[in-house]
Amino acid sequence: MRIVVVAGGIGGARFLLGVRAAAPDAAITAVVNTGDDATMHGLRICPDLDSVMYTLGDGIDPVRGWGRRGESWVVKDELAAYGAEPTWFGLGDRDLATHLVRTRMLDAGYPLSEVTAALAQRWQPGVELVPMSDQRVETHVLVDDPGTGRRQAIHFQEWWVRHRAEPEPHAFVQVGVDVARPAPGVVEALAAADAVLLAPSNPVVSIGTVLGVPGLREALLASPARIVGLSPIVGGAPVRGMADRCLPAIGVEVSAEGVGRHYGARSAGGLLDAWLVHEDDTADVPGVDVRAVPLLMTDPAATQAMAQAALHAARA
Ligand code: FO1
Repeated sequence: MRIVVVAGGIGGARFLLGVRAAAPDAAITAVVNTGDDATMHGLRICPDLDSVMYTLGDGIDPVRGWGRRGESWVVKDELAAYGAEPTWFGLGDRDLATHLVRTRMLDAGYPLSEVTAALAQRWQPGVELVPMSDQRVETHVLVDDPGTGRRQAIHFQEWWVRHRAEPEPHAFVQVGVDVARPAPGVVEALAAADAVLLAPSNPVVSIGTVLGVPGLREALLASPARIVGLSPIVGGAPVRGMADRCLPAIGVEVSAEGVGRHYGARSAGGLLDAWLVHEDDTADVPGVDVRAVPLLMTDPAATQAMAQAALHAARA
């Protein structure tokens, strides 16, 4: 069985653990958002790829959901001692090794997809880890400058980490997306898929960014597989992260129904054949097979059950 999962970072990584457990013999391709990527202290950082790689490779810090378990922060403190900005972005000592290896390979001319495959050799995630694109796409957020009130674009990481998503986001802009293309293997994986799952990741800055890569949405819709999405909104709020801060910026209600309608029915030009919402939620999404199942990834068994429900909906 061949499964393609479109995913963002922390939630997507946890969901992939469940898919891997639910389908141990399947060939799973994770198409991961790279819009959160940033260059800091001269190093290229790929938060969502790293969260997936560390989570599936059992190197993740389980509480943070990003960075390495058993981390130390000596270099971070030394950088701060020099006043080297950004001091607001936490780069752990172990995590730095990943960024150093990635940056060196990128500088040597290797595309991000090959760099990702090389890093994954160490971590053995058990899925094929593919960036959405080898071209750089960076999400920037349009906010009002607190001083001047003028509208300005800041990098997603600055909005999310430095400012804790507090400034009202007026829009999200994927810088570079117009000249980006799906990474090698993405279109092929979608064409060969038996199931395509949209992980319960941020519909705007994660799933939305991936589907905004020219040609990717078309490849997804051309897939012979059923497309099954899982709601990241449970009971009117995101389980984690800042989807509730992002959805209003694109005029989408913060609800399982709102996101389901935003993705839309495949039969009506949208994405979904099926939409999984949490057992206590309801969602009327015309033309879509809506199923209410437990969607809280409270432990591996719950996550596996959720993935099994998604695969079951993909086989319907
Ligand atoms: N998130 C934070 O809230 N604070 C940080 O200092 C931070 C550092 C960081 C370093 C490497 C990395 O891969 C991720 C990091 N994140 C941090 C998480 C990151 O901002 C988010 O995981 C994604 O960008 C959104 O899913």
